[in-house]
Amino acid sequence: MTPQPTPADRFSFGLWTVGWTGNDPFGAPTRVALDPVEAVHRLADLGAYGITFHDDDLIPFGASHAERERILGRFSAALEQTGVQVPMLTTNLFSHPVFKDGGFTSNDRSVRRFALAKVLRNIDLAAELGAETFVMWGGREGSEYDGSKDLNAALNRMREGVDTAAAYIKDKGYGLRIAVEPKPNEPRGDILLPTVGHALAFIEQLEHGDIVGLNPETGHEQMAGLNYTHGLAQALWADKLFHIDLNGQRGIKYDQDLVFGHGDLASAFFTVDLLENGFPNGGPRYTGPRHFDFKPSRTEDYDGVWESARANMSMYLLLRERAQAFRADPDVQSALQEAGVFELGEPTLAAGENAADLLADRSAGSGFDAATAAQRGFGFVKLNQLAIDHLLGSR
Ligand code: GLT
Ligand code: MN
Ligand code: MN
Repeated sequence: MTPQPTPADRFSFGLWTVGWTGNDPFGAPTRVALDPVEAVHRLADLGAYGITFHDDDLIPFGASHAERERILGRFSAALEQTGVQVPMLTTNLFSHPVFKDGGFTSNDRSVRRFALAKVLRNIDLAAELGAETFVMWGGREGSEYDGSKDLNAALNRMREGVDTAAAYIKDKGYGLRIAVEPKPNEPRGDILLPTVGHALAFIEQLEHGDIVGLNPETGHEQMAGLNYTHGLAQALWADKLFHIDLNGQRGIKYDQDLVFGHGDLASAFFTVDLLENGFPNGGPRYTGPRHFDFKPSRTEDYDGVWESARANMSMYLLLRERAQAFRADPDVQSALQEAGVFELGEPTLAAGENAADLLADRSAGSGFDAATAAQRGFGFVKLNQLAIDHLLGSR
């Protein structure tokens, strides 16, 4: 039986996900526009707890004040009726042609000023709606031609933009944190802050980096050939995993935004294992929403859209069950033991021991029997097969 999601599972969806009408660089939309109010009701019926959006997903770019108020009024009423939350908000600095060379890092200063002001206004809306996370995905912040961008200046402008937004949040006393979303390329040939690692290093250079963290997306790391679960792990280790975008991707190609688990399923299993069970030796845990950033394939009608939304949540819940059974299995626990997974949790130096003590320890030097130690088999393959047995439901 497929488990049923409830708001306690904290599943959330971008309005731009179920609302994507299927237009791509090669073809026109295959679905009519979705009313955001309907999206709220449908997601609530499916058992989701949250909806997230870009300013322009809800309020069309350039809408009048009266239009904005009317739209927000209808949308808030739907939230109230359904109990659906808005845990995250983000700003569209990529669709309008004015952002063709970026928002925070456009070579055109007047565009940068417009982009930053757009973000600040949207921060006010995020706070008003009770969001806790403000995502910044810099899809247009990049270049196609290396000579067209002074990268040192671009990183300075990126820092200026994020720091100004973070300082604004602090000044206003909002309970918001910023989450930077890395992506290697698309729509730009190369995007600034292409991976989790680049973004973590960037945050270190900020003045207000204490309220800036990450929103890693499954497919974006995998587009760069990287391991998403490792990315989440390092963000957690750095205490910077503020939000997540779950979806599916099949290898190094364009950004597919498939249903979670419809790309690399074995990797999705270990992502859920980390999110739900934590590190084997304990450590920091992710406590935020399980947010899906997928695109219902353009082959689907609206029944297919809602089936796809449901599929993300079912997939997560199925993997959660499997991951829990995996950790609870005594054979897995002894395989973890044999593999040295718990041994890695022990500090290499003894309590109070320093480098000089280590050098004086013969057993770590000339007395170390490297030949014998080299013969140890770790049993990683057996452990991995146990994981696959659980994933396939055969244990
Ligand atoms: C866009 C992008 C996503 C980001 C969204 C936030 S917008 O659809 O492909 O990965 O999360 O700006
Ligand atoms: Mn995303
Ligand atoms: Mn994506």
